[in-house]
Amino acid sequence: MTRVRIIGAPTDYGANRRGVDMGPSAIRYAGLADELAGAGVDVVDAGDLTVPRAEERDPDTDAPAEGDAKFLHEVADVCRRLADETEETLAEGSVPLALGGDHSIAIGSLVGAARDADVGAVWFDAHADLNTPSTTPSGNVHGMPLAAALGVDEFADTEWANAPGLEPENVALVGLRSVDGAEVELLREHGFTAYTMSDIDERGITDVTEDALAAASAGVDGVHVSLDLDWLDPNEAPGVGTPVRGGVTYREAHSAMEIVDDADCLRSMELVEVNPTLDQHNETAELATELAASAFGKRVI
Ligand code: HAR
Ligand code: MN
Ligand code: MN
Ligand code: MN
Repeated sequence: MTRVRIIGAPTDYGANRRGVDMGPSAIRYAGLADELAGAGVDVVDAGDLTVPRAEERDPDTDAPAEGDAKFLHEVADVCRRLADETEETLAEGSVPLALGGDHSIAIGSLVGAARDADVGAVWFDAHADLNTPSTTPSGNVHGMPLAAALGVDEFADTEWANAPGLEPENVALVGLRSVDGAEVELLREHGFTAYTMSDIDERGITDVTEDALAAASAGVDGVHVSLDLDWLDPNEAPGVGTPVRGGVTYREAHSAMEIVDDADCLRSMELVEVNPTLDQHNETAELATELAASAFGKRVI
């Protein structure tokens, strides 16, 4: 029986909007633990990491080199602790399921997952999250987690960010439709597998997701699945801070998560960017919950 350990990371230090820190509460309220149990999973909820209130902090930029990254100390503090919890969870034979919070928490998930193992990652997101403090258009670290975990540029010597066992060859991005210039360069140069929404239009979600998982899992110990809810079309997932039109549908999202389960390589996962203050009747948190259940084996019959 698959054992899952839920770890809440209620932080919005990596985002420009307050409210995404309430994601873990909203997702729990949507019934995550029961849904997973219904999928036949043995679930433990480890509660939330402690995150200091943003109102007490100064957003002044504080980057590892020159450049611009807001609340980088606070992001680092959360990610260090999430990395430790992730590593311990894997060591006891459970699958860590982190609840954001904004997408900066993925740095902690990936560092924890890839300290003592080689891992791949599938990034379900409208965005590439490959900016660095010198390329970011916003200063928000939630636009940087993949670059950070891969040790790109300023992140190369950042001990809390660089995930030793993760390489671009095993990173697959699915559903891209908002990518900045510097991110395009990185995607072209470093052997990533990247699928835009146009690829999904042309080839279908099934093929694309199967190929993404094959690339991510080749030659490694397992795959981290990062699910940013802005991957979905804003009509399906309105409760996110940076919605982008033209995302995947409800059925496509479920289909992709079922393929994740079928591929049998899932080692860790996170659900990020759910912002209940922008949501309608908690439907984005409910969607996150349902999609996690599909990824962990829930089927109709
Ligand atoms: N690429 C933009 C930036 O870096 C926007 C990032 C948007 N945030 C996310 N990431 N939700 O997936 O500022
Ligand atoms: Mn993201
Ligand atoms: Mn995104
Ligand atoms: Mn590496």
